[in-house]
Amino acid sequence: MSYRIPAALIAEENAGAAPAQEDEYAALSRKLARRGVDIESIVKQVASFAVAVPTWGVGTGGTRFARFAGPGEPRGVFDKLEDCATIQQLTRLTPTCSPHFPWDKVSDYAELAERAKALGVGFDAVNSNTFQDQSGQKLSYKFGSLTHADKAVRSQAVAHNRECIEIGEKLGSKALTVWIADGANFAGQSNLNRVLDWYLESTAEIYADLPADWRLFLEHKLYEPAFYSTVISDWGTSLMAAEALGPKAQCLVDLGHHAPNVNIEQIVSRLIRVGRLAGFHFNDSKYGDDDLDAGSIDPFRLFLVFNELVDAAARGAPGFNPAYMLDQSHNVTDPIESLMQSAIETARAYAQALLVDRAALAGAQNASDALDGHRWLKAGFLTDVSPILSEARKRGGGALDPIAVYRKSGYRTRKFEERPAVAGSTSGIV
Ligand code: LRH
Ligand code: MN
Repeated sequence: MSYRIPAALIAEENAGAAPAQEDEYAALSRKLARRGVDIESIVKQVASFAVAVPTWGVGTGGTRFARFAGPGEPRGVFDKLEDCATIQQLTRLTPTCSPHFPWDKVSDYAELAERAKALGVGFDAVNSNTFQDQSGQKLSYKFGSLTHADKAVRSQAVAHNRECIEIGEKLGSKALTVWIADGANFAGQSNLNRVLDWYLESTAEIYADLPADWRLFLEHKLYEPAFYSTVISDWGTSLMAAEALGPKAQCLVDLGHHAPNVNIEQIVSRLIRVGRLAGFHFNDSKYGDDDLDAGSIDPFRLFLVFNELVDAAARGAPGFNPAYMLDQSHNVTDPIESLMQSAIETARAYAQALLVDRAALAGAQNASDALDGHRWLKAGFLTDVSPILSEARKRGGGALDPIAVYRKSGYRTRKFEERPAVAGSTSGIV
């Protein structure tokens, strides 16, 4: 039997941390009551908050320069599911994971679905991969996939995406995320207009295959691995494609896929306005698509994104049903610890956004009182909501201090013993 963290250890650790939690919770409860906010209503909303874990994120990540594998690396999707379940067990924020194919390919998807169910995790959007060549693959994606000049390559890429939908149906997913690396490194290498024609032609074939209750998530990215032009480089192009394809196509916002200092929360607001916000790949970055831990570089930006999401929910924005997922690369930390911390930081931004007094904010905005508007918004961000996050975790059966319990459990060491090291890639993101 592979090691699972015993519930008794969580209960024991929670008991030790309970007095401090009760004290801090009571203090915050009084503070919020003075603002006319019932802390219980916030805990309830946080308790139903969920963000999916990327299966490719539980293994150590890397860059083109190197990947330094850690101990107890997952050997395949079954190990990855175990680690995803451990993140859910301790944080109660991650009931689903987002798989990637063919990285998570198995021969028996019913067995995989069964194992996931037994571990208490489900499947969110599936991700296709036409940005790498697989061994035995007939045609290369070196010069593109859904937008390759050769129709045969485009058809091969369409077929792969259709296969991902079939797999997703077996796993209970309801969406396909399509990110393509297609682009050019030289001006003149491709016709900037024709490649979008091919993209729309190819994705229309994929769209036609979507089950009635599925969505197609189009993921834009400014650059990398293409460094002159990227076919789906920004939200505008992604929205053009979604509107051309049909109502089930929406735009997925990976926070790291924009030029530095782009106002992402405004992009989010625009996509919500037209009912085309698919959801997110949360992470953080300072320069490029750094895939750092969510909230680790610019937590205020993450808060501003959630402020738009809470505002949209509050006004009942039509078609508002965003999927929340993490998409990170853990090059120097234990991926499980980083993913737990990142899930908590996204829940933190959500809770802080829930604490914004929207009536007072609107009042200041309508009065063109710039500073007051900023202060009413910032008041949410400046509230330490840790006791609310901990309370929601505890009530959900999780750990008051997930990382402390994880370290105390020796889970990583146990997995090191259980999982003989596999020869992984020595560079690259996975
Ligand atoms: C592309 C991306 C995409 C995934 C990949 C692992 O940068 O964000 O979402 O397919 O990372
Ligand atoms: Mn992504």
